[in-house]
Amino acid sequence: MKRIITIQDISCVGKCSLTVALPIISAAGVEACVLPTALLSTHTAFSSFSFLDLTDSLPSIDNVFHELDLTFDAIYTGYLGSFEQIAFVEQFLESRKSRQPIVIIDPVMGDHGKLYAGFTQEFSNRMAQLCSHADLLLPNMTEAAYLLREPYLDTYTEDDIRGILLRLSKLGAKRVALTGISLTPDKVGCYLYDSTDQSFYSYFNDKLPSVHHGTGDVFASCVTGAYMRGIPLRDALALGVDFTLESIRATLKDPHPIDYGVNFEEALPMLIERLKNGA
Ligand code: PXL
Repeated sequence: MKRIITIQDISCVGKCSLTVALPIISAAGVEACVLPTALLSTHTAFSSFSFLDLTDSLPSIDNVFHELDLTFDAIYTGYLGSFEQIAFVEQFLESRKSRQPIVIIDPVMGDHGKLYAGFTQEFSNRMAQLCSHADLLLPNMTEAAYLLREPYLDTYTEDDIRGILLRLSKLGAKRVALTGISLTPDKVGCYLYDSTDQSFYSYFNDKLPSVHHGTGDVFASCVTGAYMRGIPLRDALALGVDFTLESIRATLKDPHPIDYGVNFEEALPMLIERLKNGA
């Protein structure tokens, strides 16, 4: 069984980061180890949240991993809350370079043209440096704009998307998939640029007229799980789009829907079924 480690916060309530990554990656049949960077009561879009920074604990955990020669087939990073955490992740990657783990970076920083609470352009500039290590980079349009220090595009053409992807790949990431891309009013999906063979790929499915928090984490976790399960990257991305849509559909069907995340739990059987059939 493949073993991955995911480095991001744990928000006790919020259906994001580790509480999403663990069940989805496990459902994909991949061992999900964790390195929690911070402990929050709730994610930062709630009107109130507590934040315990765990940065100081990370090196001693990492030392034990080295001591026990615990290795990871992939390293998947999500929300990182400080410059120090980015520096730690860089060192974590650097010390494992010879083992060539697959590095998947979701540069979680914002959505809908705005940065999440606590982030700045300066932080995005630092995140852009981390992105140079990615085998697969998974930004949304907001994160892409901040990584590139460009204006956020609310509307765009396919040429705009290809241009953004090419500029993002110049940060050093081997493959970049932009998420939440909509080129027609009724479809949404992702758009990939693979610099190893200079190819593009896109996949879209239905766009529902609602906005939900946490869908980026659901998508990235599904892609990570499927890809590490051995599904070709393009099929893993398409599955990520379909799984996210199924999660939103389940949320909309819920008579008592939550407003801080999606009902990805109800889409897990579909994920397992698709993986059984090779996606
Ligand atoms: O869903 C991304 C995310 C992850 N972790 C924390 C967040 C957010 C988005 O707001 O606040 C703590």
